[in-house]
Amino acid sequence: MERLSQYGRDRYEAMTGSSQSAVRSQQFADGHASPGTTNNHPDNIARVTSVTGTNYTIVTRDGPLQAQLMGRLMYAAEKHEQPKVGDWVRYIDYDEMALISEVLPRYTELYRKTSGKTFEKQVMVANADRAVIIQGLDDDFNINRIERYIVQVIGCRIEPVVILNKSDLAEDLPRTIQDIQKLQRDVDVYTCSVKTGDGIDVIREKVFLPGHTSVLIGSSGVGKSSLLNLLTGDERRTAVVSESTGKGKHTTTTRDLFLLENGAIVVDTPGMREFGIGPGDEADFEEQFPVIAHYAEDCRFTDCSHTGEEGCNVLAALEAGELDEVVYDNFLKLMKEQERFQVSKAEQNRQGKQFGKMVKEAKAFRRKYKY
Ligand SMILES: Nc1nc2c(ncn2[C@@H]2O[C@H](COP(=O)(O)OP(=O)(O)OP(=O)(O)O)[C@@H](O)[C@H]2O)c(=O)[nH]1
Ligand SMILES: [Mg+2]
Ligand SMILES: [Zn+2]
Repeated sequence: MERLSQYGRDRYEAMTGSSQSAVRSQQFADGHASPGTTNNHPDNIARVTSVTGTNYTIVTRDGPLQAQLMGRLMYAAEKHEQPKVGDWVRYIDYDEMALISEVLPRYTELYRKTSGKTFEKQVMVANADRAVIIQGLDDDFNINRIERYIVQVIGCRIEPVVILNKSDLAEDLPRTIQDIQKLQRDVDVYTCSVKTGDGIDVIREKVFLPGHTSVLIGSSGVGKSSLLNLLTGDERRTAVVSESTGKGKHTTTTRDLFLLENGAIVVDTPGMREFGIGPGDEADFEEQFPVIAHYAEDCRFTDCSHTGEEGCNVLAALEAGELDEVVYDNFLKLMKEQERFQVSKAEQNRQGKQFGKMVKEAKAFRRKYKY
């Protein structure tokens, strides 16, 4: 039990309201287990720490185990319903291995829209409390990208925190900070250099809280793994830039969950440039665009798009110089992206229905011929 608590079990229960006794009684009620069955004991709950193809590593109360999915999870579930790093799962002992029988309800999902015409929710990490958006203060720095990440993370109901790494390479740090302040977002921003160790102590204390799960996100090469290495004191994941190609040799390719000494849980992820803006179906407009929402309250029309309508208070604020142009421009860009997304989601719903019909027919057919 001790070990699982370290992996955030207490927090999970607090967030989902599923105490152990609740899990147990529900399980009996569902008829999944009867008292005395050790095989599907209610205590057989674990956290997924890594996923490689169809192989899972889970941490159980007796330590880590290799696991695979039970058939019904493998074949019946949608991809995003299958276990992801950070998921709490129920498992069954099977030789030296484990079979995952159920994914427990998630309290957050960090997801993105997959590329392509149709929308597919791609869950990257489950049950994260925080998303630590990392950007380099070198050429990588891009204020618009930071805001895209922030909006998407808020849309997932996860708290964003920004870390600007490589302060040793920063050309004009005060100016960068000023630019970020222009976004007028209530998000903590920290600067550091993994290379010199500058700012790391504050980050260690303020960003990675015991029992909380943080996921590191940001483009490739910003120093996500380097930061994690420094925090864990483990050198194995350090990227070494090859002199001939200039590319990192240890570019992260999987998402993995690590435990820090203070009991904070951190998920490292492969770098991604694209983090398509999602539908914002979890968070409302006000949460995603607080500054715009503030001015929009006084627009004449309630469905004002703030792009040219009569009596638009957002545009009035822009003209009066109250609303920063950066904030407004980013808002327009992000809205456009969400719109594109909505269209593809509608398209997918249509296809989903067709697919559902097909499944129904197939099932009826199977019933009829009993196979
Ligand atoms: N100058 C400088 N270089 C850094 C700093 N932090 C990391 N680096 C270097 O940046 C390169 C990339 O670091 P990684 O930690 O592999 O970056 P990553 O974000 O994990 O990259 P992916 O795994 O590809 O997503 C390495 O060569 C690091 O040594 C820093 O604060 N200053
Ligand atoms: Mg990495
Ligand atoms: Zn308006």
